[in-house]
Amino acid sequence: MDKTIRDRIDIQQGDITGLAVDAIVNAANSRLLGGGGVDGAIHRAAGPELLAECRALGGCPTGEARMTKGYRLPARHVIHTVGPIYRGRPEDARLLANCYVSSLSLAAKHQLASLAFPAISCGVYGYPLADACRIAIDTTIDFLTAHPGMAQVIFILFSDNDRRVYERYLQGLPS
Ligand code: AR6
Repeated sequence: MDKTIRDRIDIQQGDITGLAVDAIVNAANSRLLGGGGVDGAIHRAAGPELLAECRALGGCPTGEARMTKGYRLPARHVIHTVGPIYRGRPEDARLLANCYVSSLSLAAKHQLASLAFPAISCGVYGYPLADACRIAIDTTIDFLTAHPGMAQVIFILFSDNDRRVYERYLQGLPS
């Protein structure tokens, strides 16, 4: 992998609601009306104005993404994407990759330079982390290669163990 691409990817452990980036990505559900996990944390931190804007969006199909303001979050925007519920079918991988492409494309369309992802589908939706990590990183590298304007993509993992899975995968990619 090109070193300049590697330098634009950052892997962290922590809470995505604390990141002051152009946009954080929310692992939402297709109704876009909040929920548990990272979705609940983002809505709590952003305040009720976020839910009001989400209501007006009228939902989002799996694999697509929608953007709102960040309200009380340090991030300027929230990109809501809907991951697949893992069932072990080939289309799960395609839908998960679509989440990353849709979110990155929306950020690029709005000329956002920094974007942070949680591990979409890896909580309640049951996607195995190691498989999801490969999809997240491979898809992002392809996108960054084609889009020099996107300066930084952060993968922020809630647990230290999950962070190590991402770091090992990125470090193991051929240079
Ligand atoms: N910051 C970063 N990562 C987090 C945070 C946080 N504050 N909180 C949880 N995670 P999940 P899903 C991690 O379940 O699997 C919701 O109810 C968590 O450890 O939030 O896509 C929605 O409304 C896990 O690795 O999302 C949907 O109904 C990852 O975020 C459904 O859950 C994703 O876990 C979506 O399920």
